[in-house]
Amino acid sequence: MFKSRLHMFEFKKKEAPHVFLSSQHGMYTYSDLERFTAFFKDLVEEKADSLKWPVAFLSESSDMLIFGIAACWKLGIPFIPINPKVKDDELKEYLEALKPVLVFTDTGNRRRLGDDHVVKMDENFFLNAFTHDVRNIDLPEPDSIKDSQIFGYFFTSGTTSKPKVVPLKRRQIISAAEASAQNFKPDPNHFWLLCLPLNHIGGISIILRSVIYDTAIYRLGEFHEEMVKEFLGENKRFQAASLVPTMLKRLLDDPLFKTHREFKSILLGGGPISETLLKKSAERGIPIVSSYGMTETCAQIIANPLLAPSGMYTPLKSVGKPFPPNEMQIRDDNGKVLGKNQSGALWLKGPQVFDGYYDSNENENRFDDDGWFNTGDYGHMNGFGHLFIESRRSDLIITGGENVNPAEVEEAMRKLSTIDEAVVIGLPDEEWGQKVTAVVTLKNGKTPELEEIREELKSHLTDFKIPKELKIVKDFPKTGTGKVKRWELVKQFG
Ligand code: S0N
Ligand code: AMP
Ligand code: MG
Ligand code: MG
Repeated sequence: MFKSRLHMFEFKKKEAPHVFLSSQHGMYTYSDLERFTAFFKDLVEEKADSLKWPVAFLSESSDMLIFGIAACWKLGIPFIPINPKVKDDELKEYLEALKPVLVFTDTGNRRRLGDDHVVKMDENFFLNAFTHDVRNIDLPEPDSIKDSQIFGYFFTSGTTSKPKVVPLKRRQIISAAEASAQNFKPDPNHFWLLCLPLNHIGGISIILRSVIYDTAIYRLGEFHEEMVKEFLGENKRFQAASLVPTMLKRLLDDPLFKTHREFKSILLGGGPISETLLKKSAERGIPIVSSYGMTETCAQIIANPLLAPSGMYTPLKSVGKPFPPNEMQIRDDNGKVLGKNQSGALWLKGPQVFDGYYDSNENENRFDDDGWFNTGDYGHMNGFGHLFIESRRSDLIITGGENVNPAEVEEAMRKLSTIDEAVVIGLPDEEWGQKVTAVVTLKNGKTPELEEIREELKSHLTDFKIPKELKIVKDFPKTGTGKVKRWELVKQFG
């Protein structure tokens, strides 16, 4: 099905040699990727004696990291992307949870790993890859890799104590790529800007979609506003970019920022999207595809059309409709399917939806007997079937597209000498969507400085989890059973 549909898009004639990846460090073609893949296969076979069990990547964004991920896809080697920002304890947890056969790492992160099963991706590694003798290596035919195979394991924070592992299958990402291509009609002669980190599905799916469709990526190691503004505003080779709302907000803060006339669209996702951002973009003629997606659905699964044909107006605040044949339902707490304009839990089913968490205990109450998945998000549909996301049911905080589990931050804060109790909430914030805020009671009356606390937390928590604000209270509002009324704190301070 995938192959035949692929031909529905009339791609422009490819330039030869066709570009795979470009960055501030160089420009690489798909022939370079073939060569690298052959080298990578040799290397993994030599060091790991199995291509079946996952390898991990612990590295800052780099061209090599992109090559590594793309090679894994081409070879059918499952991979685990790890956020290099995580602290050592969390890293250890991740490695112990999945026991990768090899860890590919960069020079900066090398010292964090033991001596076994580590491959350093430094300049030599890249040089070796491109001077490696690849004459006797056979790359697997794409058809020989089973679609039912897992291509990657992703860590995602929820409100349970440990991050959950989301295994995603090849057929799920292929289906997601196909849906995205139906909407964006990617053009091999133009770049998709990649400035998202490479541990989440949002960034990684740019790579996989490109490899599946032979399209080109431009990698920007970190979100550099000035460069992004220049690329999207003036450089006609850029046709699309995936951004989280915080990034778009930073671009729009410059009143002169606009996208060039041939630019297709910004794919916006990863967290709640404010109406202000969408209005500002519309006023300036900046095309936005707002989307809803999660790791568990291989990125965007519900999105607005790239260019809504006239007469098919979608309200600004709506994230659109699911990519067919994926389906959605809004249900009440008893699982009853609700009608239009009724708020409830968002359930999804379809080829993009994952088959369940690695730890099967996590699947309890998340899937029904017919395979529908409860996303944990809350919203309603209008009469046309356009979805509006309202909130998340759990206490999970989403800040700048990163998930923060309040319980984890609270635990770290309770260990501080000045803090007695801590309750961590997300307050509405123009830049971050939600700002991680700690509401605390004090131990011995000594009032701590926010900066002091942030400094202390730095060695225990990943940077985006560290509270940006501190509110001191005498006690917390509680329910009859003694649970803190978080929503009341949000109302009080928000
Ligand atoms: C927004 C980013 C770029 C901000 O990082 P940056 O620029 O490094 O921050 P600074 O301004 O330099 O630092 C300010 C201080 O704040 C800390 N900080 C950094 N990040 C955050 C954050 N997110 N929240 C709160 N604080 C943060 C810094 O450490 C610094 O602290 P101090 O002052 O103490 O030094 C960056 O956060 C970023 O890259 N975010 C994106 C993360 C992401 O990729 N999210 C998506 C996850 N979801 C998915 O993948 C599923 C959805 C999806 O697939 C998708 C998503 C988007 C677009 C398309 C799709 C798709 O469907 O394809
Ligand atoms: P992640 O857990 O990192 O995969 O992020 C997925 C979560 O981000 C979803 O479960 C939602 O809570 C949130 N999210 C993604 N897109 C949107 C959106 N358009 N509006 C509101 N929340 C969103
Ligand atoms: Mg965690
Ligand atoms: Mg920065």
